[in-house]
Amino acid sequence: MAAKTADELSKLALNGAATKQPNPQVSGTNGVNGHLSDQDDSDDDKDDDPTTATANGSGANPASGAAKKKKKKKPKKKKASGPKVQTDPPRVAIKDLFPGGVYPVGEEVEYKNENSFRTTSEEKRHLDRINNDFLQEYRQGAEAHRQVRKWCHAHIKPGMSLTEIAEGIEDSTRALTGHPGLEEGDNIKGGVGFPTGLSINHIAAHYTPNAGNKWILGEKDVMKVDYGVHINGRIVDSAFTVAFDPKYDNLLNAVKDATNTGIREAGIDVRVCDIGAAIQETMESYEVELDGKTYPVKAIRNLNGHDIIQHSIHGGKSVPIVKGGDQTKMEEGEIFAIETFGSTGRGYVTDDLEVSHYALRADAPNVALRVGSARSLLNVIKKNFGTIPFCRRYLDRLGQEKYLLGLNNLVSAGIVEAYPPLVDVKGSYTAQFEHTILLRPNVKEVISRGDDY
Ligand SMILES: [Co+2]
Repeated sequence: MAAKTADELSKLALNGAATKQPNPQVSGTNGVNGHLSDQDDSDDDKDDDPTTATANGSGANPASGAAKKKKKKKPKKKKASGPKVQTDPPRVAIKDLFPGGVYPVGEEVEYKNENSFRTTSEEKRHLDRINNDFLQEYRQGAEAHRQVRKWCHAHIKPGMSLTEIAEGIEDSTRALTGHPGLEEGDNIKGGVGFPTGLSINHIAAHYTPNAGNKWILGEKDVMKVDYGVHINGRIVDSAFTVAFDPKYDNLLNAVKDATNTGIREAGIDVRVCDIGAAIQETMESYEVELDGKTYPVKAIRNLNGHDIIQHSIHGGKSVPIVKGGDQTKMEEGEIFAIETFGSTGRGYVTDDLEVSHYALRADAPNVALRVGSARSLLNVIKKNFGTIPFCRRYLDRLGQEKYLLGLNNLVSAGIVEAYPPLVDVKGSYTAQFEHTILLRPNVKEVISRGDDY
């Protein structure tokens, strides 16, 4: 899920369409650093180090890595039940594939330069070790994201409806996290991290079908697939782009390369403006030829990566994808969604089309609501999603009806934020790649990395 630049947000606030970004102080107290105090740190044994399973390879194999080691300690139980391999479509919970509760590690990248001391620092390794519960929750969600992706790569084809694709992704996510999300509170414990973005061609972000949508994916379309998975509010935000016509290859390669540049440059004490400059330079070194005309690939200048805090997809920091950004630094323990967007159009997005994405604001004001349906809907949102983003289909699925007036009322009262689709000019093509990274004390972990992207 993308973040818009601050100036765009404040401009919108003047129009009453949206308000400022959520204040990280409000919900930030239970972020990563909240985990640094009270966890069990007795586990010093290297053999029990959960960093033995990897995301790229042994990930889909439940019998591999540390999971296997843990298993050895227990007496062998002969259980006929309990499937051990993933199905198609994926319906086996990740926790049943890794019964030891140890999940595949993402891509670990050592810090460089002034931060290279972190790799071997005992203090930093200790800080990392006591954060193990947080890490396992993140890795469980990331493994679910990868396995749902596998379904996407095998099944998303022209001729499918966007509704079919979105429901395929969401049903899989719910099954793999073990949270069907129909009982009150279940969506907050785990499941879908934000609405499945299926944004086609000039639509860059935040499009998902509402009820009755009949849009069919076409052979010449370029579709951004942006979905989230969460376990205990630890949101994995990762996206890729699908195109069936090879003429778009350079556009996709530009964006993939730009995102990897951002991931490479990100680190503790790195200024976000420097990351933005590096991303833009990579992105704009590409061009793409479409039907005889050559287009420069532009970084979409008012879309950003962002930090993530527990239960909130946008923590308050932005990671620009062009030069000239602010000098805010990334800090130890923070989590970032590094996402870049390339376009053959203007390289600038505006709001358009029907809204589908919403989220309860972490800093929602406590105001009296005169519309009764707004009051009851707010209660449903608080109990089922908290501050985790949702879309209209998720309300439909909970049996909510005729809620639009109430929902619009919550948006205009500044309690719920609407995230309208973001579009470049008609006729242009946009692409996106995104990963979530953890700035662990001793190593950077690209938690959502897979062998696909
Ligand atoms: Co995002």
